[in-house]
Formats: sequence, structure tokens, C-alpha cells
Amino acid sequence: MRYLFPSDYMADPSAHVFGDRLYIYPSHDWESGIPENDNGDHFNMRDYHVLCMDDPDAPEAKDLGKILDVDDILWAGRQLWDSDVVEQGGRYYLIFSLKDKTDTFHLGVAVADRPEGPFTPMPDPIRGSYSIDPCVFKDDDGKIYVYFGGLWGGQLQRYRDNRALESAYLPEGDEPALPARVARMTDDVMQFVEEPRPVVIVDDEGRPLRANDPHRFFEASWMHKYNGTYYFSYSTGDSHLLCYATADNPYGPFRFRGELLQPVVGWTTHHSIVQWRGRWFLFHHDSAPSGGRTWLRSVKVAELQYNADGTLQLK
Ligand code: FUB
Repeated sequence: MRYLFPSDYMADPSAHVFGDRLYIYPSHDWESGIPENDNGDHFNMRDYHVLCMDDPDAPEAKDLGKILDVDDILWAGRQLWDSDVVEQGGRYYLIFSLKDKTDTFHLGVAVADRPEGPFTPMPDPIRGSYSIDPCVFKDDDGKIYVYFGGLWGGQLQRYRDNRALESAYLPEGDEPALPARVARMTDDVMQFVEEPRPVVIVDDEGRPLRANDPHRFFEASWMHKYNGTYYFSYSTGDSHLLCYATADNPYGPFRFRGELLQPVVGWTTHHSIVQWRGRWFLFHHDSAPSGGRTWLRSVKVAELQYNADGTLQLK
């Protein structure tokens, strides 16, 4: 594993290959001066940059500069959290998490003609969107799906059946865990085609993971496909793992398959998985270079390998 961009603090790396180049879309961590709390007030992201690599073994990624600023987004309140990018029809769509002026998270869209931006934001969030951490996945048939959601500061506990609750409800103990959400996107990547559906993760007996399971979903959804199987990977938040689960379709249910990464330095763990030049890579972050400050994270990369039974592990 190695750090890819030591000269600034960046996190939540979403990596994609466009052309023959690898682009990394991270969150950009800034010092906030606010003590760490479960609401995530210590995070202070005000813009996005894009990093790129032309060689998988290059010692560092290159910063191509700022691609979007929070001040350019009409509906913005604060905090640009995790984002992701998909190509459609030769244009590039950045889907991002942002709090509106009432401090409520939604997902927004910004568009560019090139992967390196600049991205122009739409004037309103995606209708019916909520919570954080979008992962945009384009399937082999061209359909585009967005996976999203995050607990605690990510506000997922404020919603049930896609409606805001009067009081947030976080399941406990043996209750089924709160699932991530997935919705197909319109072909112009501007809106959901459908009501978001739950991304249910089940154990080997087909029973949904429970709220007290250290492997249950917390945030940081990622989707990739390998040999026709859909791999949904995610962070377990307060148990600090990256885990994955598989299905034969993009909606699931997904069968829990295992842990991908043990806890790193810092509270959060977050990642993306991408194939590049015949090799598979895990992009993630930790807070070691900042001395463990959760809100100041650094992007890393590690190589992955598949086993004959379809299980996935660090190489
Ligand atoms: O970067 C802010 C938040 O921290 C992300 O949205 C979460 O996934 C966690 O990494």
C-alpha cells in the first residue's frame, strides 16, 4: 500500500479509468477547528479536485486542480462529502453529497465535457435524494445506478421508505440493519428513474444482517462487476472495516462474503475498486500522515486479487 498524494489531505477516493488514464475523485479535507463529533461537524470540505495517474506503479498521483467549488452550487449549505463520476454519451457526470441550507444532505449533479472538468453544477439536488456517499455504476447494458446512504452524520436514520421521519430511528441489537439504497438513473444522469430500493445484505442463510453485526452496512457504497457477479462493497463505520457482498443482479439481495480491509488509522474508512490494465486496485484513505486526525485523510492504493471461488483479497 502506498500514499498517492502526500502534499494535501484528500479522502473517499472514487477511481475510474477513462481512456487509458486513471482518474481519482476524492473529497478534499480542510482543517475545521471543530472537535470531532457523531454529526460530522469536524469535516470541512469546500471543493473537489481530480487526481490522475498514467502508470499504475507511479509513486504518486498528479493533481489536475479544482473541478468544483461549493460557492458555485446554488443550493449549497456546507460540506461536500464523498462523490463519484460516470461517463455517458461523451460527457462526465459528477454526483456528490452536500448539505443544503437547512443542513440536510442531498445528492447533486455537475456536468463536464472532460473527466478533468471543470464541472458545472445543476441548480437543484436530485429529486427525492437524501443522505450521502453516491457510487455511480454503469452496467454492461448501459443502465446507470446510484448506490448511496450513510448512518449517523450521513443522516440515513432520518428516512424510512424514502420519506423523512419526524424523529430519526436507528435500529439496534437484533433488529435488521439499515440498508444502503440504490436507484436507477435517467439516461441523462440527472434524476432517479425509480424510488430508491434497499440494498439488503444477507448471511449464508439468507437472513438480513442485524444492527449489532460488525459487518453491517454503515456508509461508503461501491459497486463493481467481476465475471458477471455484482460486488457491493462498503464501510462498516463504527467497526471500521471494509466488507463486500455479492449478487447476480444490481439490486441484490447481496450475500455477505467477507472483509476486505482491517481498521486503518482514523475513524473513517472508505474506498473504490477498479480494474486498470488487467490488474485490480483498491483505492482508500487513512489518517496516519495527519497523526490520526479523522478529518485530515490521505489517499492510498493497494492491489487486489480474486481467488478461484470469486472471493476478493489484498494481494
Ligand atoms: O468524507 C466525509 C465522509 O467520511 C464520507 O462521506 C464518509 O464515507 C466518510 O469517509
